Amino acid sequence: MPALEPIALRTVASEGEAYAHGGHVTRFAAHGQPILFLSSATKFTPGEPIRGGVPVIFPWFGDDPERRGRPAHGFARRRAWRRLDGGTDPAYVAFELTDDLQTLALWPHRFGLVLTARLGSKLEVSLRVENRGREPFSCETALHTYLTVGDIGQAAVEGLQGARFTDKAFGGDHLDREPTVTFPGEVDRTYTGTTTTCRVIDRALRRTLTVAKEGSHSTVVWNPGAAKAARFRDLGAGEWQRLVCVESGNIGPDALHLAPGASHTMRVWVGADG
Ligand code: TA6
Repeated sequence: MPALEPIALRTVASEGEAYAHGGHVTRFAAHGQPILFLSSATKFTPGEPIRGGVPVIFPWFGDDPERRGRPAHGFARRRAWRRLDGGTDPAYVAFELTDDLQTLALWPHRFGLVLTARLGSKLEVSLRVENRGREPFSCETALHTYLTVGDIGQAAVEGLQGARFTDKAFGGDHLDREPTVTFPGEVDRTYTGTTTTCRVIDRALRRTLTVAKEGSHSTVVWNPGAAKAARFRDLGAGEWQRLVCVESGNIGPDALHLAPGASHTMRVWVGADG
């Protein structure tokens, strides 16, 4: 099956979509209401990431840590993964990515990734990382979840009060003393040492979304704001107002350190409250 052929997922109350390209869940809606956000202008191009859904970030988060011009957020979301499941369960899909000559040239470690997605009242996504080499390695991972909100200006994220974060938009490391994160403009915060469930208060659509997780100690909250959004050719006009990223990962001080043969699994559950 071509990596850029959509895989439809369904249950009685929810529907979704995924691609072997990037091991990428692109859509999830419950009771007809979209939970994930997918850009109307996203590319579906070999070697390029899809804008929206749940991008898989590996083996580094953000810009190339070695400043060698390697792709931001690593290479996993740009690669064609292998479909693992047999397609017999309409609510479940699984993909695998392993090292090859191209990845080894970018990152000299043998690895195995398995991404699974299961539809139910919520979307459950897991990411397993295995060290298949003979040397230990460290890596950063994230499920870069894009959520739909009715209006970012009326949205807020709960669950991060008391956690420390690095502010990528305005600089510095801070302790978050506020009960919620709001979005007066660009917000780009990497929280570390946090395992809490986050709740997205979507006032415009009169709903609350939740992002629960296990095996993850970092949470990133991101909205580009108007000015930065204008630079994204793969984001529809004005769509920045209808998305918020609440990303679950292991970043910076929470990076994974895997001995040969060791593995680590992160799991997230995304959905609407009630
Ligand atoms: O998760 C937040 C972030 O790191 C932002 O700084 C912004 O770069 C965003 O990810 C999207 O990155 P991308 O490479 O998908 O355009």
